[in-house]
This record gives sequence, structure tokens and C-alpha cells, in this order.
Amino acid sequence: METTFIMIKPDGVQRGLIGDIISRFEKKGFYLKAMKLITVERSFAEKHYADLSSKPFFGGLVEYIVSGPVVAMVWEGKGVVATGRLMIGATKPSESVPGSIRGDYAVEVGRNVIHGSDSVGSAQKEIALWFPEGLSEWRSEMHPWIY
Ligand code: 3AN
Repeated sequence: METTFIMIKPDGVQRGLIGDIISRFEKKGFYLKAMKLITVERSFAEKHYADLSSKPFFGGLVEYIVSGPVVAMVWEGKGVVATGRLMIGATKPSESVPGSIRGDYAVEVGRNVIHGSDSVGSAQKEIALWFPEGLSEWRSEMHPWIY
């Protein structure tokens, strides 16, 4: 079953959006497989955003991610990578439609509340980076009446 890495960024935590965001993924029908509240080191944030290291906003992005605790999560379900991205909305809040998380809660690209893996491959890499301890054994098939 497909899994994705979702992170509520420091602004999302500080603004009290954790419950709402988790609720959206639960209600959609995805399964929470791992979750932790964690403040990461600069070197860890640089590793997470390594693909963006040449971008002019890289330094500011790393500062932002290490500025406070984040909620790191793994969600599982059919098509969860692509659907998760739709639920999150476009990177630029000016382009993210109302109804999406960024569309409802963000106005600044540099404070856009949430991260979600952009492909199945990057999801696997990000999950390995953030959850080296592994995921919960709980599987939906244990409770077939829950979809
Ligand atoms: P996404 O998070 O939608 O996958 P990416 O991977 O292009 O978007 O960018 C990662 C993060 O970098 C964004 N979530 C945002 O916080 C930050 N970012 C992207 N573009 C800019 C920009 N032009 N200025 C400042 N920060 C940016």
C-alpha cells in the first residue's frame, strides 16, 4: 500500500492547525502509520531539503523549518501521494485553491504550513530519513469494515 510523508511546519504547529490537518487526512480515508512532534537540527533540515540547496531561498527555508517543532507523519492509502498533494494545495498560496490546506490557511510561500512528498520515490526517501525506527504495524485489513 502507498505511503507518503507529511509534515506540519512550525507555523502550522504554532497556529494550532495540527488537529484540523490530521482530521482532513483521517476523514478522507487515509491511515496514520507514524507521527512525532520534533524540532530538527539544521543539518537534518538541509538533508530533507537537499534537492533545493541551490535555490536562493534555501537558507531561509532551513531557518524556518528549524525555528520550532514540526509534526512529522506517515499516511497510508490508495493514491495517498498525489491525493495528499491535492489536499495540501499548490506551493504558492496565491495559486492554492480554497478548500485545500494552503488555500484555506496560507498567504506566504515561505510560511505555507505543510509539506507533502511530491512522488512515491521521494516519499520513500523522506520516510526513511524521518522514521528510521520504522512504522506502526497497524494495517487497515485488520478492520475491513473501516474504509
Ligand atoms: P512543495 O513544498 O509544494 O513541494 P517545493 O518542494 O518546490 O514545494 O518547495 C519546498 C518548500 O520551499 C516550500 N514548501 C516552501 O516552503 C519553500 N519555497 C518554495 N519556493 C519558495 C520561494 N519562491 N520562496 C520562499 N520559499 C519557497
